[in-house]
Amino acid sequence: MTGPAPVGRVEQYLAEALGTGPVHFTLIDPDKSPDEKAAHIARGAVNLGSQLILLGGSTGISREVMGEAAKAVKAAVHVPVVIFPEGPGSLAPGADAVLFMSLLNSRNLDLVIRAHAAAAPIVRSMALEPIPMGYLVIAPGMRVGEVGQVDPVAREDLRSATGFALAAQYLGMRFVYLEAGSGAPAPVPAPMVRAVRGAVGIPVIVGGGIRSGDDARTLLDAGAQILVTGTITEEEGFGDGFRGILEEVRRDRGL
Ligand code: 1GP
Repeated sequence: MTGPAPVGRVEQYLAEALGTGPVHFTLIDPDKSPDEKAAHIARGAVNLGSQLILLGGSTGISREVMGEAAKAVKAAVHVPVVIFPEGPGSLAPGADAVLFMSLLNSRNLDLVIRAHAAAAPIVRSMALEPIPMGYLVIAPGMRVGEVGQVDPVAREDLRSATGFALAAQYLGMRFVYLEAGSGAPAPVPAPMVRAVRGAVGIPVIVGGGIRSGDDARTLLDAGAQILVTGTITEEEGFGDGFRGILEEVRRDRGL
């Protein structure tokens, strides 16, 4: 095959969804919420308007656990199920796609590109759709900042965030993810989201520490196109926080 990677079905689905407004992803950690529990979270989230299920965590999820979760979630919901991997070991068949992501500000070359060389043939053999993405960890970074051996971008360093995001775009990555870290005390700052959105043409994903409708509103107003939440559903289920976030996303979709 020559030329750039073809746009796959999940990416096509996202392009269509993003054409009509912002999008919400629900992140489920299959180690904390295995198979049927994952399916239960996915069902509830999709019923409230979440448009894609991410499966991942930063603690070494086995292929088996990931595969079981992917199967259970696929059977429960009609939206794409996408692996958010921490390495080749957590890839499993049964999902629709994988965020094929470079951890842009890691000091460990494995996480920037070398693990990808090991993962790529596995992705191909499992027929997972690779979604090329730049992953940028913003302070505090939490656990992914530690295990990812990251030099986190300081929260006020808009120039650095913008530079990384634009570099991701120029390298051909089709999404950029600004990550404050799962469970972060506050999401990525709005001025940073605004600066990155203003600089790049690829969709801007924002996650980490989003816990309320107010958080979501601030980020959406700053230009975030995709919001990712994980902790809130794992800790609080489908309470006011999660509902509030989805309400704000739906509002901007005119729903
Ligand atoms: C983590 O950005 C995601 O990768 C979600 O973060 O768990 O804080 O919602 P939370």
